[in-house]
Amino acid sequence: MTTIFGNPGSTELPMLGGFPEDFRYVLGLQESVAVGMADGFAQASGTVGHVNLHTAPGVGNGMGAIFNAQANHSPLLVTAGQQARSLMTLQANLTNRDAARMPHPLVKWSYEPPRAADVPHALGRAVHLAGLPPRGPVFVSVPMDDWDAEADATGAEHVTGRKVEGRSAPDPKVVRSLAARLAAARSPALVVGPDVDAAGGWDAAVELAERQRLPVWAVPAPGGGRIGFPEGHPAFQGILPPAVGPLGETLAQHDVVLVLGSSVFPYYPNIPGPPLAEGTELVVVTSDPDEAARAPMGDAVVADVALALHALNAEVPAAEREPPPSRLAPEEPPVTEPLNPAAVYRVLAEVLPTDGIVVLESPSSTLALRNQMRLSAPGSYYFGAGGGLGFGLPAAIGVQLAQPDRPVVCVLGEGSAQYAIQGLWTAAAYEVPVTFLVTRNDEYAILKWFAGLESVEGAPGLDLPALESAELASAYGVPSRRASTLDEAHAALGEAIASAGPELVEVPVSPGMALA
Ligand SMILES: Cc1ncc(C[n+]2csc(CCOP(=O)(O)OP(=O)(O)O)c2C)c(N)n1
Repeated sequence: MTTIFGNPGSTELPMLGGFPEDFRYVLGLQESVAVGMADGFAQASGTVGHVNLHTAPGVGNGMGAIFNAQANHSPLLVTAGQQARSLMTLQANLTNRDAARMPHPLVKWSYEPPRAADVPHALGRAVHLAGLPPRGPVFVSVPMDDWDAEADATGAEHVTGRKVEGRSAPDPKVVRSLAARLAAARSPALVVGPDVDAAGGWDAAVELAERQRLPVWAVPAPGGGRIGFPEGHPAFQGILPPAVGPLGETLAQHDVVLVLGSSVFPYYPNIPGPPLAEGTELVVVTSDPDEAARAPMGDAVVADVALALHALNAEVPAAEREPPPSRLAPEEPPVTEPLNPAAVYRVLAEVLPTDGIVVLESPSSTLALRNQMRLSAPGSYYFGAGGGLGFGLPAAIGVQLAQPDRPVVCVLGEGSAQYAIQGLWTAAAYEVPVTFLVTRNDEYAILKWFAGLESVEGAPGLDLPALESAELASAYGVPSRRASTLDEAHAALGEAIASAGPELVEVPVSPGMALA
């Protein structure tokens, strides 16, 4: 952990003094940016990310992003400064009067050490907890005068030298019975969630699907923070709908459904119905005991998803059943003016190299992007599973810092871009070569769609006239351009992806939902 994201204040300066030369500090101009960058970095590097915030108001600004990190199972050490111990009781300015309680429901562990000498141990404990399954954010508040105190040298040496391994394999008995259940099934299916990619189980999931001839579904898009299976693979069937009834219906054709690395399920709109059809059985493998326990149906196995897949692959026979039907190639979207988002994503699919990474936060066209691009490489997709806007822009910067050799394109609705817009400054200042593609429809399109679903009429505040993202980018030091036709989009995106610095391309798109 040699990269620290943050936004400093007087309570953090003692920590940053004498900053080691082999560390890098990445400044975010607002805490939601700093946390979002650390989230993307942690997910794309597979290591624990570190973000340092400014006492109570800094933590407050970062809370929405910490919520997102929790939903993303992103291993994050969040530290914050605090008033000096001698001034905390009289509540001098900037005292966080209940620091450990503040981010409480959003983190796995929240702590303010009782003595300065305990800080190294608390930080060590926090880092290990963040990285253990279920991975997620942890919080440590450090009073500012602690940095001048003597650490317990022997103790500090021991706590910094520890390794804590958290991947656990499933019980072999359970694996054998699951393998037998799959092999005996008439029409089994696989549902892949974000933890397949995070656990490094991508190839093993492909092997299981091919060996057992399983059709593969992705978990509903709102909870699909990462893609767990190549979406251009012939076995891939599509993305499950996010509502209870329709999801249950989609899986009704299967007698055994094996869910990997997800909650059951990341539902969103309230469309009731049976969650599972009669005759369908479900088993989920997840490293998160809470996901296992709170599933409303089916059996659960708590284990590392990749290890479980390897164990299953060693047990299941090659199936004789018919291979699953192949999904049709994405339809060519009509060329409209302004462009349909699906047409823009088709262009992006053409220009993005196969190792390219997409970080997505363009709510009304999520499904269109997934369908047109059919991303098919591990670690190629990041999406804010928590649903809090402001994840995409900074996360893309963190992803790019963790994966400097892969091109990163951050696709943003012009509304979504505003929640952490200051991140553009960081991309420019640190020369992080993310391509920002802003799909501009001058509205909160998905909210208008939801208004229809919820039978809401006359809601105010759903239009976004005159929001000039390209000009905002220039103000933050990111070169920008507008592209209105397919050819212009092709050229602008190709050049932006190839360039050595960040660029923003704004494309006006048609209003409304883009479902395919
Ligand atoms: C922090 C936060 N505030 C508000 C929302 C509610 N919300 C969900 S989608 C959306 C509109 C996004 O607009 P835009 O990025 O332009 O995308 P479009 O819907 O037009 O595709 C809003 C405001 C949210 N998800 N997160």
